[in-house]
Amino acid sequence: MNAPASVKNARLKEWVASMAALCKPDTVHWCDGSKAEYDRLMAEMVASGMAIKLNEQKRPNSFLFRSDPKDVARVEDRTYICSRRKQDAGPTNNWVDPREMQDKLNKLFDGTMKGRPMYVIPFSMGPIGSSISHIGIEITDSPYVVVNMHIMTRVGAAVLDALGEDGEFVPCMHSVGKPLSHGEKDVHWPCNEEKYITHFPEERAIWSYGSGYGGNALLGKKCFALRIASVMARDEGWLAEHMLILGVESKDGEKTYVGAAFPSACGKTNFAMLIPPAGLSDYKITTVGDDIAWIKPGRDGKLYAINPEAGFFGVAPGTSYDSNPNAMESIKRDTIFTNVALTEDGDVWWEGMTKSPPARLTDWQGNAWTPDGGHVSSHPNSRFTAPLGNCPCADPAYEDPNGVPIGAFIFGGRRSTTVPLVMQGYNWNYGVYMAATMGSETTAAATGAVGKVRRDPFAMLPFIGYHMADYWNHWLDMGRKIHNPPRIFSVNWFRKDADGKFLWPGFGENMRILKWIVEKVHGRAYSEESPLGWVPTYADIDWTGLDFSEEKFNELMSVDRTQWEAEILSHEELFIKLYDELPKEFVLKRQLILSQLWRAPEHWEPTHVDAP
Ligand code: SAT
Ligand code: MN
Repeated sequence: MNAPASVKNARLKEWVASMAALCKPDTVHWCDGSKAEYDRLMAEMVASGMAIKLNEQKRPNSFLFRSDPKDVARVEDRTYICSRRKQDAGPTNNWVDPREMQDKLNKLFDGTMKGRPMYVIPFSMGPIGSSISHIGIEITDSPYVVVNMHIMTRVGAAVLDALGEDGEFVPCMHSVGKPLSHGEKDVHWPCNEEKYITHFPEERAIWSYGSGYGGNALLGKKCFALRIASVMARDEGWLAEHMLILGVESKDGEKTYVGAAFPSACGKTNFAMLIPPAGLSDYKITTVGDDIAWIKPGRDGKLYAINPEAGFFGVAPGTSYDSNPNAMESIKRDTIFTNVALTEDGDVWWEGMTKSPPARLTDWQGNAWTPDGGHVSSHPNSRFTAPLGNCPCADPAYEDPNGVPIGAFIFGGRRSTTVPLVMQGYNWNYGVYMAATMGSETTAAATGAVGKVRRDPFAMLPFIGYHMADYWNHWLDMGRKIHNPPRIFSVNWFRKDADGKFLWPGFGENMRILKWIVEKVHGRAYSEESPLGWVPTYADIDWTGLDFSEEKFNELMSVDRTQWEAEILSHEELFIKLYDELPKEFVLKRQLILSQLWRAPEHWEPTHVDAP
C-alpha cells in the first residue's frame, strides 16, 4: 500500500494514505500512465465483461462499454459548489454548507472501495511543466475512469516529477459507490442511485460519488478544468473557459488562433475541425482543442491559451464523414466508445453515422436491434474518447507549453430568430455583455421543451465555480489588465426563414464568416455599424464557390427592433436574478443598446454595396 519511491510529495503521500484508510480498498495502485498499464486494465475489463474488444481489423485497439441506463450523463441537479458562503456560489449553482457536505461525504466514502482496487492517477491538465498547466491527482475505484484519463489527460511518472516535493495539486476523489462484499460478483457497470458531484472552491478539492460516467467521473474535465479552475483563474488573473481553440492558417502561412464558446448541441466539435469549402481551400483549420481552454496573460500582455486536455470526449450520434471527417479519422483506432451500438462484425454504429442503418445491431443496452424497432440504437449522449494526436488536423501547438496567442473570441448559440449571423462587439465591455447574455434554444433530447431560449452565459452556466455575475466582473477586469485584448464576436449559424428553413448552410461554409473575423482581427476587413455591433455587408464576405444571394444574407443579418425589445427584457430577467453582484456596466450597456435600436430603422439591414 506504500507509495512508490518516485512519490516525493509529502502532502500527496499523506492524502492518499488517509483516503485509503477511509475508503478501505483491497489494494492501492499508483498509475504510471504506460501502455502496459492501459493494456492490462483493458484486458481485465474485457475478462470481467465490462468492456468489449472491437474487431482489431476494423477498429484497432478500440473498446466498447455499456453503462447502467441510470448513469448516462452529467447530473447537474446533483452537482454542488460548496463554498463557505452561499453568496459566493451564487443563484445559478446548487449549494450546501461545506461542513455539512463533508460530513455526508465522509460517511458515503467510508468503506466505499471495499472489495476493489483503489487507483491513484497523477495527471497534468496541459503540457507537463507549462506555466499555464496545473496538476491533479484523481483517486478512483473505476478502471474505466483510469483508461479514459490516460487518453483525456497526461498521466504518469513525469507528472510526479513535475509535482516534486512541495508542488500544488488538486485532489479529486471519486468512487462509483458500490463496495463488494467478500465473494460478491461485480455488475458490468457499478454505480449508485445516490449521486454527489461536489466542489470545494476554497480548498480546491473535488469529491464525486455514485456515477462512473463522463464529466461526473473524469474529474479533470468539467469539475477541475472548469469549476475549480474558474475559481483559481479569478483569484490568479486568468481565464478557464468552455471553449474550443482553433487555428486559421492562410495560404501565406499566417496563423490566427481563436477561442470559441458554444452551448451543447451547436456543433462545437464540428467547428473545431472545420474543413473549408472548395472556394476557400487556400485556408486550413487546425485544432488545438474542442472543449476547454485555459488562457493566461503572457509577459507581452497578450493572452495565450492551452487546451488542458489531451483527447476528445465527443458525442457520437450525428458524427459522420459528412458532418465531420476529421472526427471520424480521429476515432479510427485507439478509441473508447461508450453507449453506442455494436455491429455484427464487431464494429460500432450510431444514428447519423451512415445514411441507412445496418440491418441488425446490438443496441447500447446489449439488446438485439433492427431499424424498425422504433427506438435508437445508441444513447443520444453516447461518446467516443480518442487521443487528440489521432486527429488529422491536430495543431502541433497543442503540445506547446507556451500556448497559442488568442486573436479573437467567438460566442454563439442556437437561435432560430432575432440574432444575426455575425457581429463584432464595439469593444471588450460590449463583447463581454454579448457573451454574458447569450442564449440558446433547447433541443428535444435535453429538456423535452423544443425551442425555448435558455440563457447560457459564455456557455458556462453549469461550469462556473462561483457567482456568475462575479465571473462577468472578472472578465471585465481582465479587459482592463491586458494590453490590446482580443476582439469579441458573436455568431448564430441557426437562424431560420419564415418557413422554418435554415438560412445558413453551416458546417464548412462557416469558414466564410471565420475568414471575415480573421481579417477583422488583422484590421484588413471592412465592417459597418449595426444597432448591435460591427457587421460585414454582403460585399465583405468571400462567396467564392457558393451561390448565396444578398437578399438572404441581409435577412440573416437583419436586426428587428420588436424582437430585440423582447430579447433585452429577457436579459433583464437574468440580471435581476444576479443583482447582488451585477456589473454596473451591464445596466448602462443595456440602455445604450436600446438607444441604438431606436436610432436605427425598425427593421435594420446591412447597406447595399455594389459588388466590385
Ligand atoms: O460528460 S462531459 O461533462 O464530459 C461532457 C458534457 O456533458 O458536456
Ligand atoms: Mn463541453
